[in-house]
Amino acid sequence: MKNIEFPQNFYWGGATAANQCEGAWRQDGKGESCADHYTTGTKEKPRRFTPAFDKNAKYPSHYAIDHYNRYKEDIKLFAEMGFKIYRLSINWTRIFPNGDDECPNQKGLDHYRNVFKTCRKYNIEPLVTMSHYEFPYHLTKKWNGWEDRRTIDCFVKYTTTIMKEYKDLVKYWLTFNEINTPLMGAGITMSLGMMPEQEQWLYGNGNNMSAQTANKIVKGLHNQFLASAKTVKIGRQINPNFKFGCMIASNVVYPYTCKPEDVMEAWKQQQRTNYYCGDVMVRGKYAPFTKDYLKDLGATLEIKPEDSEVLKNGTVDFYSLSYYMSGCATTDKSILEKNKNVFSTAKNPYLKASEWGWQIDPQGLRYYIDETYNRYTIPIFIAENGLGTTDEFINGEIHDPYRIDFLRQHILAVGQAIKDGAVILGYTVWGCIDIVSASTGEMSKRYGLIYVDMDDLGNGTLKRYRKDSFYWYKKLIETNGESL
Ligand code: BGP
Repeated sequence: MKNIEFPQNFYWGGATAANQCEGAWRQDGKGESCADHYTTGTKEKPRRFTPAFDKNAKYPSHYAIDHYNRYKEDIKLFAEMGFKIYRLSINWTRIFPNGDDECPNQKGLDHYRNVFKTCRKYNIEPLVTMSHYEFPYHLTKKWNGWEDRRTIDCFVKYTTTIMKEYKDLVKYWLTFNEINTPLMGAGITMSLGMMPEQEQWLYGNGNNMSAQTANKIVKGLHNQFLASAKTVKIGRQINPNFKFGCMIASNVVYPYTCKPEDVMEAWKQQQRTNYYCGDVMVRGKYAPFTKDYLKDLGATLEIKPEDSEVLKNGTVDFYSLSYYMSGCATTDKSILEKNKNVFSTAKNPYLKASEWGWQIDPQGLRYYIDETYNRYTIPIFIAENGLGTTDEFINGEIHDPYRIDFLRQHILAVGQAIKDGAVILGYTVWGCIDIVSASTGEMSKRYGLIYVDMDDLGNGTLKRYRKDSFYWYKKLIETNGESL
């Protein structure tokens, strides 16, 4: 397409996360994860975290789309689309049900071996996220998750086990999904495994957290950085061909106006929410702005002398990212209140939003890739991008031109970034098959190219159907982007 060329070996594919698609939460010895304690919510009504299960509530991770038992059928459909890569996560609690068990669960190990073998059968490269929004609940209760340094050893034991086990089947690894979301006030339980302070503590405000919360977050993140770096170092000994990536949720923040205060605010937010994590994982050390950032947060961070060595010796090979939307920063509180957007940003008057209020901005993806690639000059991987929206299912058919349009525009932006000089390894459509939404727990927020017959309450045949976007993406892969 129009002067845009994708590299010959570009990895086209799709992405999922275990807790959002596998279901089978009690099967084959799986333990409880934090994700298993989140109820279904809606756009208006946040998901609830209940330490004890509420008989009257639905917990979508318990059943999801039953990918655990249907992975063969699903991967076959991915192969039909021509996927070169499938990004999936291993559920820690299938391997070590409590997180701190002596021995791994053989049935869990066997399961993922079969999944990877199925991928290989179709020449699909697995891209494995080691921790994607699920954390052993036992360790949440015992140590408040990543707040405790002892969690590092448990994680490293888990990652060492899976890297040894699958050393000939998996080459690409991501240590933590969207590691930076807690800095935006999200994922404190899902990502950091910490006990929520309130039942509905899923999304907060990154600009407005208490010093106490901020302290826990920076401590938890530091422990995750160490765990990631240790994993990378051990992984390189297990198989020198392994490639490791960080995974950062792109927080693209524009100034709401050209007032210098707004420009500065946007710059600050973008630096802090993205590069605080990115710099440690790519460069092996904290960014120069860290001191100032911690001061603003009211947080202190204890870095032991040996930590710096660990971080330096475990930097990643590539930078993977998720991208869905952009937002605007302003120092004018009244604008923020009137024009409230997702997280702590204001709405951009030039952009339209999805049904769930996420503002659609393909240029933001190009902007973020260019900015990040020129900062780090290591390969980029687009690990998540897609449109979550309702679909109409009529007589077994799903016509989704809006999704095709979204994907076309964003993939075009990726192509433009390649033209701008960025090295990009691949692109995986988020939720290539309809799965449960992470933020709301709904099924009706659908990202898939494959429709799954299931509603928000878990009712349905679970049958899979190809959407129009399925055929569109198949053609795109066949032509290596030419048909764009
Ligand atoms: C990212 C997560 C995914 C995913 C996606 C879409 O933050 O890594 O797990 O779910 O966002 O979000 P949602 O499902 O809330 O629409």
